[in-house]
Amino acid sequence: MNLYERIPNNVNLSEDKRLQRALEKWLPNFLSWWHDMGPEGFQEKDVWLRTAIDVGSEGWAHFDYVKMPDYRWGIFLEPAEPDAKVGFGDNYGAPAYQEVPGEFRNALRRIIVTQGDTEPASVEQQRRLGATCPSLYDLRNLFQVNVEEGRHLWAMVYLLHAYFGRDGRDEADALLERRSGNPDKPRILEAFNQPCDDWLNFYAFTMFTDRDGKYQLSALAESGFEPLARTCRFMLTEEAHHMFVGDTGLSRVVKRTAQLMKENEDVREVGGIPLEIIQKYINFWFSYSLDLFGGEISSNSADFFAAGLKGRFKEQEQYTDHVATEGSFTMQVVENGKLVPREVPLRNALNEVLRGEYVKDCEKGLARWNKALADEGRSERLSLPNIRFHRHVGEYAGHYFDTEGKLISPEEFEAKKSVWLPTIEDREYVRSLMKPVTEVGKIANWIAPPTSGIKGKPFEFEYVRL
Ligand code: BYC
Repeated sequence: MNLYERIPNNVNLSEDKRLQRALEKWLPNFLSWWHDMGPEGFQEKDVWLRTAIDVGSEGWAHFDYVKMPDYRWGIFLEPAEPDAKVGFGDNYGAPAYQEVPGEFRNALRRIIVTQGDTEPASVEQQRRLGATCPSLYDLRNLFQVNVEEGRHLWAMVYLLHAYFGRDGRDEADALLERRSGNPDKPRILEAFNQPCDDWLNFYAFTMFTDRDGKYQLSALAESGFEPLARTCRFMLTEEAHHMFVGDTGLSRVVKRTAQLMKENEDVREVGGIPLEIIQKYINFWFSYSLDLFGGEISSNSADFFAAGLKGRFKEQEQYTDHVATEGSFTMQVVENGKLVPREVPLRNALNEVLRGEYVKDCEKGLARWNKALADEGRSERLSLPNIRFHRHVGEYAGHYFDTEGKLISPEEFEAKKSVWLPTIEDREYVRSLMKPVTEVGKIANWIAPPTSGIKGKPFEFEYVRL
């Protein structure tokens, strides 16, 4: 561990002067991007943050007050495995790639750039949320997520600089040039161009969109390109907290709504967020996050797998056939205005296989929120919409489905849209509740406090010194 270098790292950066210089040149551009596009208004405040200082599962992080621009963004890879092998695909069993194989160079760069692009995008999406935080605890969690997304950008930029020469450096620069939601230079994937401008959006985003991150990173943690696999394994350690923030955040909103419903069935009257609005936010972010897995039938996914670049979720643990040339996968597709089953060679269906794992994981979140409702004595339940609902990528894009997955006409969809997806009025109502609460130990009326604080600290702790 070289923690005290300008760029903390465990990749012996000081021994590769060219790479070190290139990254040190990128550093001020990153800081300038952080200054312009990072959390607005709190840059000079002390925030009680964890900083990665090691890659071991024990004691990998240090907690202390830090001003965000002084955060030690570093490059950390999990230790190399001796004799690592390509774990799947056409080169199954061959020595893992320590350098980029020429024939896979474009595919690999594209995967790394796409992954890298999401990280600064999410910081941009969330940059104004600090001004309306429901508590200091939540404010700190927002900033923790933001600085770590910044570190995840560093992780991908390191790979681009270290392994892709000049085009890698150009791609690293471009990662700081695209902007979430900017029509002229948008972020690559659509979910990262959607506004995330209130805290209900933030929790739904960290629940559903960060969870896509978990599955994509897990698939890349299996990669035969070892530097990528080792990088992603460590990123997953940090990612867990981001999903925790979303999952528990939504759970706390649901709980508070249920409590307020005891006072008044119309929770708007008592400043709560109605369950219907929560359901619409779930529908919105779940469907956009499903798009992030790519098309149901994808030759890209087959190529990535064949090349040994991107595996399945828990490829080594869950599967015995790592070549996957034999099997097939049956999915529903639209043909002549009807949903019909189609059998697809397994390798071409791997986006859908990964998406299926993701959906199972999301369902667990729903079960937790529904338990929160049951615990408060309510009979209402929240649910995930069908995977075909409101899709913009893949087989179901361009068709219309209800939340149960039934094929409907564009007119039927239009007529029900305001029941299924947040309307401008819903968003305005949610925004009207977003008044900052920054007194130690206090919390906004529309959300319940967490059951415990961070790293043994109580909820009543000065997580951000204002
Ligand atoms: N939006 O074969 P297809 C995270 C494009 S999140 C716009 O169907 P493929 C995080 C695609 O590029 C995880 N375009 O899909 C979370 C292709 O374009 P071309 C991010 C899309 O390539 C929260 C065409 O459609 N990591 O970490 O198999 C906060 C057909 O593509 C979209 C990764 O994504 C979309 N949603 O799979 C912070 C991992 N989807 O070639 C961070 C790396 C597809 O026709 N990326 N397209 O021009 C990948 O593995 C793949 O690129 C994808 C797409 C899974 C995204």
